[in-house]
Amino acid sequence: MLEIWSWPTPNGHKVHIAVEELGLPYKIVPVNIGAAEQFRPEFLAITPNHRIPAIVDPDGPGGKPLHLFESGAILIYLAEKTGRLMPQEPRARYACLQWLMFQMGGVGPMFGQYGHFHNYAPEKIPYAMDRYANEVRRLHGVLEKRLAEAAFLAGDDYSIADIATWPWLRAPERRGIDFADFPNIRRWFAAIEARPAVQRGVAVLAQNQRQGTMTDAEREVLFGKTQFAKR
Ligand SMILES: N[C@@H](CCC(=O)N[C@@H](CS)C(=O)NCC(=O)O)C(=O)O
Repeated sequence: MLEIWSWPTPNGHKVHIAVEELGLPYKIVPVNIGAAEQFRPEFLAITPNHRIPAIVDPDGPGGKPLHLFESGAILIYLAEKTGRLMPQEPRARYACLQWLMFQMGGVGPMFGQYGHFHNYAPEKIPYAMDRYANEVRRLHGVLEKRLAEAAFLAGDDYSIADIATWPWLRAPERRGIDFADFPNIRRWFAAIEARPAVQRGVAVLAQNQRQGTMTDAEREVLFGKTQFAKR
């Protein structure tokens, strides 16, 4: 059975949603990233980047096991393995890959930096806070433009590009965003939120979601010496 090494964060949710959409049997291996479990040797054997999500598919290409990290690569793998959630027609397929890369290289990292400088940095650095607030708003503008011309990011059909992006657009108020300014994002977001597989996907490991502020111990693991130790 497919193993998903994961935790309830936006990058983890992408894979939880994809397997729920595809109806693939899977087993979750929880990796508590606030408790330094991402540095355990058994996880490092799957991903040298010690970040969730990662998967192990015992039935990989050629019938042999496959280890894979990076959520975008995992989504492409699952879509190609099943022949679903990625258009076959070449133009739509490249549109899907383009918006998936836009999420992986833009939305994820920039929203992550916003969160860091607005919520976690030990000092308030106005330049960094403004820079990422502006970038987050700009990226919403790009998505809004796309969703004004197409139902979904790849075009007519829901795809892994939407699955990659949607979890990062949850709780927009935490990024100073009001969907009233982005009506097409709002329409798209609600349509995806209503999908039963999406609701099941975000429920995976939900009992482990951090409530309240980050502890000093978690801060050390994620941003301190533990994070940057040579491995
Ligand atoms: N580009 C990676 C990013 C993965 C990532 O940043 N994962 C975070 C949780 S959302 C993590 O595991 N952090 C643990 C750490 O920083 O040590 C992907 O999309 O898979």
